[in-house]
Amino acid sequence: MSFDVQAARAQFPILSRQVNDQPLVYLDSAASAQKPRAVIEAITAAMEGSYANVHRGLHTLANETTEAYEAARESVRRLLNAASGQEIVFTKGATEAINLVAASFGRSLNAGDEIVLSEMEHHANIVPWHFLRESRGAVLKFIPVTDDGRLDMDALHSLLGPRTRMVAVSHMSNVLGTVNPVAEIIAAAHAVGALTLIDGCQAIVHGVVDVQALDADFYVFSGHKLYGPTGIGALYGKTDILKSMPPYQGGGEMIDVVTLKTVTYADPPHRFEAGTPPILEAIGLGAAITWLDGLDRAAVAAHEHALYARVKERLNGANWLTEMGTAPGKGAIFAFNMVGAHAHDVAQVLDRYGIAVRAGTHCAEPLMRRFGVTASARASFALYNTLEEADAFAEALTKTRTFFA
Ligand code: 7TS
Repeated sequence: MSFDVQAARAQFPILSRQVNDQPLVYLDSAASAQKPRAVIEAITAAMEGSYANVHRGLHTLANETTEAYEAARESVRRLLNAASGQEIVFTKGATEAINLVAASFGRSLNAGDEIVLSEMEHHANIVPWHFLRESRGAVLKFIPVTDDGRLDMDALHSLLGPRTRMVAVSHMSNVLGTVNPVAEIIAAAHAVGALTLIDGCQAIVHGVVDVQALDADFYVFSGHKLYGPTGIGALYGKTDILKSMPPYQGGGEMIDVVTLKTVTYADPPHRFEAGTPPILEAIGLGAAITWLDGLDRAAVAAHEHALYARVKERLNGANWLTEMGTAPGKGAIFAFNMVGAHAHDVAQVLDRYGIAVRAGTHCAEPLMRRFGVTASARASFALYNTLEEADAFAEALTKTRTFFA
């Protein structure tokens, strides 16, 4: 198979719109990706054709909706190559998945237990662990980042020890684009008896993930970056570990028996899915995964790399730009600062040319501090971007420079 970007692009209705009288060039997919017709239509079809609450009824619509919801869980299982659907918990997104693990697993922590994170984490993979520092006296340690945006693996080994209980790192940085050696990190964590959580928000979009091959204990991602809807994501957890964890939230569907004096809990994954879940969103995510299954993911990854390489080639020698993150093998994310201009101003000028990029801290303040900046602008590429768009971005950036030079 190969990848036909125009055919894929045609599946995304929003991409034909104009912004400021220019064709939209959407380079903010790391924040949230646009949605293909398959996703839009799956959600509409559910609402028009078969919709009810899940797991509760004995009537036809309830059963059909339950089947569709559980089929989406099976799609996520397949996407991650998890051993069983029991290992897939639907959450609101990666943020909720990490909060779930921190809150539930975190109850077993004692003062002085150590959690190893990295300097390149999104706040979603920092703040829930700070809660455990505050509430349980956990000690947070951070793997340093090198100047080119890699994790300092020697430092990791010196941070691990008998008190390490959890190592939680991103698979791919949302700012630097670095793809971290997570298999090696997981093996090192296991060697000291620690569990691992991998934040796959960006990696799941750009490559194939196999949680069994990685031997990850937890793996999380958000549906909306994977061409699915907002409000849905997943937590993968190994069966035995999920079974050993107390519930995160209480309510309907997560119980076994409730009396006025006692309560017992359902097995995973339902133990962790209190209340009516995001049913339509799960169905939409299932549709996104099925749609992606129809593409040659290796060819898609090669296309995305070519977009990044094209931007680099076009901006070659531009001494008025500094890129954050130049690690070998990095993904298609280009975070940068323009000399003499604030990233917010750069993003606003690019918008005049119809080009959507993000600017700010990218919810990674410790990383900004590490690189001595308060913000950066970021162009992030998705499968629907074209080489012409990469050229348009580089050209608009060159014009933007004249505003500030
Ligand atoms: N982890 C990583 C690596 C991310 O990139 C993000 C979102 C999250 C966690 C949180 O995901 P959520 O869906 O639960 O919010 N990243 C970004 C971004 O780069 N710009 O906006 C959101």
